[in-house]
Amino acid sequence: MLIYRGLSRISRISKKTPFGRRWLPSHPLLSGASHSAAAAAADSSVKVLGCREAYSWSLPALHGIRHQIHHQSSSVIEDTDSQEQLDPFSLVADELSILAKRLRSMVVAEVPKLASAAEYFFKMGVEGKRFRPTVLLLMATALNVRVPEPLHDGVEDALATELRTRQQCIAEITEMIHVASLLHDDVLDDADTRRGIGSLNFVMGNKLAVLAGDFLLSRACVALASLKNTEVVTLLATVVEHLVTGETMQMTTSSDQRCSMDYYMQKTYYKTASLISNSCKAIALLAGQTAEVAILAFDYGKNLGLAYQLIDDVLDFTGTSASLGKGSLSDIRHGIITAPILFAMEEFPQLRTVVEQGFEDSSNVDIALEYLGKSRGIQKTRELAVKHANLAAAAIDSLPENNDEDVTKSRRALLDLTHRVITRNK
Ligand code: GRG
Repeated sequence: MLIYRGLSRISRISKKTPFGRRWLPSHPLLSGASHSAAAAAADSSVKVLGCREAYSWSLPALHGIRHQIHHQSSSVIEDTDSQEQLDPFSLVADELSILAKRLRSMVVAEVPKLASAAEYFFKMGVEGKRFRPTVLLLMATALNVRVPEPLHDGVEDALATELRTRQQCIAEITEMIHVASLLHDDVLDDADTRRGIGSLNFVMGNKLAVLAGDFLLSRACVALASLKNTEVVTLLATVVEHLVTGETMQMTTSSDQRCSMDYYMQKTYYKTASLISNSCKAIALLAGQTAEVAILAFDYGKNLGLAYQLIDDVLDFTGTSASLGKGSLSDIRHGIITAPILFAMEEFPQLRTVVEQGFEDSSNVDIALEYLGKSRGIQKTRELAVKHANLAAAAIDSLPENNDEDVTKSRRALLDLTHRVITRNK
């Protein structure tokens, strides 16, 4: 018996798994202290503070047939003849739009100025790529669990709905933490645009932008507390610590740290990958998954996040084209040294002198670009991104075998995202 809806036919997915063929983890709502939760879940009057309503989460129709992941130098190729091609975003589109509405209702504030500041990036059209909630909703389905018989169908449905609601809550919390960090980041960077519109600090001033970020964080905390799962609370609280640590690492570097690839990767994990990796792990824990599966979910998020940021750092130099100087050059102009320059410096150690002088003088930006152009810095950064994308794909491939159609589709969509992350140009 499956704990979620929509099982219709079995489809093929071939996986190497260290966990054997059959996979029946215990469900958190079925064991120990959660006995009463199972009963409560069957009661439709159950409400969860912060993340109250269950969504309708039927999957939209899928289209296309071929899906291939080919990650340049080292490659993960899915033999997917006769498999449907998936757009990961359309697979969860319905759920994403309900999530967007929920987010709008969760960030309503008492004071009008704070209300308009807090809702600023949750308004329709400025919601960003919604990359994180997409990953988390797909991960939720990819890790769906089978529950042992015997359970009455009604109880099974209620448990499934309750679990999905809690996982959706993680997606909401993650997005609120993400937007809070963007608001604070824009204040620190004195940014004037974000998501194609004026940044909140630019439009309403630094003070309101900082307060709006704090407000979003506090709403995220309330929602997190409503889940009553201390391990999950610890994971997401640690993420906030990591965001702050990463940001501080970036703005307080010694010369050696600025030129260190290890330091850069650690900072990148804190600033970008920690949120998605820990949230993926939270999705697994809420599903009652084993520690091994939770680690695979974490590894997927971590490596996807690292690949995402490495490509972001390439795009800062190249923009949508492959030519240098076509990006916004925002990092280097702010004196932030990223992977392309670090790799270029390995080939041209004299670039270090330029880096040490800083980039307030724009001619130093030109000199650095010249070295970068002569080097394999962009290519090596892409290769590193590919390596992490492949590690993310390997984590999905190592999940315990599951032949359910929806699980299979979601896993393929997660694999597809590893491809999209390294081929994206925006
Ligand atoms: C208040 C939680 C909190 C943190 C304060 C400022 C700060 C400490 C951390 C900054 C973290 C930060 C902004 C990291 C960059 C992460 C990143 C890759 C942002 C861009 O994400 P996209 O491309 O953006 O997914 P959209 O707009 O699509 O959502």
